[in-house]
Amino acid sequence: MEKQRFYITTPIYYPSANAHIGHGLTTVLADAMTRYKKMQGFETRFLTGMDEHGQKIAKAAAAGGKSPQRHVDDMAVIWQNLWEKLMIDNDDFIRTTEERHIKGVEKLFRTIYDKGDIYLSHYQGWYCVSCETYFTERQVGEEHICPDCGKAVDIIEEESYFFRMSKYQDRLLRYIEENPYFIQPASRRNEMINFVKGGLEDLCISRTSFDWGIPVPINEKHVIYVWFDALSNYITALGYGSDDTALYDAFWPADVHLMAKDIIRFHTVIWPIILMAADLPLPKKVFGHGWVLLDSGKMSKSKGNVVDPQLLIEKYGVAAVRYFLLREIPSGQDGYYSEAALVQRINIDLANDYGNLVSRTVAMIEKYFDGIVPAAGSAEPIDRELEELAAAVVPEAAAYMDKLDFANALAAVFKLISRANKYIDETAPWALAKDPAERQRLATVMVHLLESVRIATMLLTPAMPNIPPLVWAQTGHEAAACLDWQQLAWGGTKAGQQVKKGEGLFPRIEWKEEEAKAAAKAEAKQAETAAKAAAVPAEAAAAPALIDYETFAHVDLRVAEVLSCEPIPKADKLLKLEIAIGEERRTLVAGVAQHYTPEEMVGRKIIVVANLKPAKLRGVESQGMLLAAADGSRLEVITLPPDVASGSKVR
Ligand code: ME8
Repeated sequence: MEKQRFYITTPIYYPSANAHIGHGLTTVLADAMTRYKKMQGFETRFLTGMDEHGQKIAKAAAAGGKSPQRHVDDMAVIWQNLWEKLMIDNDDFIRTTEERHIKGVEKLFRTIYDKGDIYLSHYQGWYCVSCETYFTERQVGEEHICPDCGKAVDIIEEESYFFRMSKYQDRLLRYIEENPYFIQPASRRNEMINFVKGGLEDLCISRTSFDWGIPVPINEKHVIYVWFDALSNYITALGYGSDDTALYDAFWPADVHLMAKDIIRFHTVIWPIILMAADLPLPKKVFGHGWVLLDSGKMSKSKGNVVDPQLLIEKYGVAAVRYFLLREIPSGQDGYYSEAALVQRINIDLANDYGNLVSRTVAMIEKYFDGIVPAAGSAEPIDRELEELAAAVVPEAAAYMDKLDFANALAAVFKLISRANKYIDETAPWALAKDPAERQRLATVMVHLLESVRIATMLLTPAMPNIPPLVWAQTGHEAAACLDWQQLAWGGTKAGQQVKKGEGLFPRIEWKEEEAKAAAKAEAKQAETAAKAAAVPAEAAAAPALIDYETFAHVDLRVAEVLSCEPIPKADKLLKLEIAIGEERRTLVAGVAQHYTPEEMVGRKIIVVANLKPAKLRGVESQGMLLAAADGSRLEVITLPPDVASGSKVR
């Protein structure tokens, strides 16, 4: 039977010298997904690459005193090295300066031009070179600032080819509405529906004021707009526009275009319309994940806070870095990176839970059975419970991975790992070993443990592909018997197989421990302060000191509206709120998560202390504090009727 196919892409990255863990997240996620699909028996194809044309790159090359081609060639080596170190097993690496790509883009342009959907006109308006994006007067505002990156925009005025996007507005809207899984997660989908409903203008798709791009096939004075050029990579890499379209025929439409939310708009508006205009099928899914953020905000070169994945790999190993990115950043949402959090994941999840399970299991089989796996006897309820959990965790992890939610998929795997560790404590093999009559029971326990190790390790393969070979070398499992999803069925551990203790898989990071502890303590303290801040302090209620009116008047109390609200990862008491105080937007952290869901907070009119000094809680700056009444364990956020105007003073 022919295999089902799976085609996944990352964005093609700009050739900057600042590849960071944010880029790493997209590529590791795509790689893990590909490995998972392979285990499931799919014929997979995974594409990444570089976006090498456009004004921004021409400028960067000139600034470095290089030709643009030389500049992008040098950068391509850097990026490819990085992906190799991150164990990215892509099938192809497309570079938009390659002949195969240029041919494909020319064909796409011509096809749409011949159809009448590209016309020559004149463009006058705003352009952000950094984002390579056109903006309207309204979008750049009076300050002429890019609404996406905040940099100053240029005014440009030139002859241009335009793409008749407006013609496809209704068709696109219908497509998005009829295909609920086309744009994921759902929040991104709603944003895009609103965006398209707001109206689409024809898009300027050529430039004449520089030449670092693909010449318009019918007019060499123009180069093709870099986003039209870049988006086409997903099909030119499959041979679209060449004589050999075997890959295109096999793999298009793509199953997933993966990226961060910043470029969802290009992929769910411009790209589908290009495909519609060229009568080509649309990708099945466009998935926009969140940002990897730092306590100091978004990574940026100007802030000097870019985290280089290569340094982390050298320090902590590739498995830990990949695991961290996949486990720590919640699917589709923003997440935080800190070295303390990484070390914690290594020490707790990888060293303590998983690594220990492997080493304890192997050590016990060596000790009690001379390293030869015994035959299991009949299972007792506690054994069956472990078997059943393993059987449940496999489809649970798969269901999450299918949704590109590795954070929850890995959490599911660790349920099995934790259960297996607890099973050791409950079955107490060291006690069984003392009693010759319990020999068979001891054998059954060992086999259950080793089989749990096998299943957990297989499930961790997409995240940490270098780990299974190290484990099999210790557990004696045949690598070939631990590759496919079907082999996850209970029973792959065989009597007679030989175990052999090896080095610990994940040594604890001792020297960092103090630092990690200090960070955790500081965070816990911050959380506590936040929780207290949200409630009326009990001691204040008990013995309030008298203050005069003037002192009270220093407190600026205002009515605010909660615009959006979300949990803060790993802070079970805190919610992050975006609020409006009149025209002003602010972020607030409130210790109300144990009393309110984010949904219950949205839309409320609340009272905030507007002139409280900002404080950082779990890496989020809280610009104020909300008022709530604490009645024993009950907490009520003071909420005003909806018609009280936001920004009103509370006296
Ligand atoms: O936009 N967190 O390229 P680019 C998570 N060339 N992901 C991040 C991130 C962060 N902090 N920072 C970057 C371009 N990314 C275009 C794409 S595609 C036809 C053309 C990731 O080098 C994320 O995947 O600026 C984001 O979409 C991508 O890098 C942007 O990379």
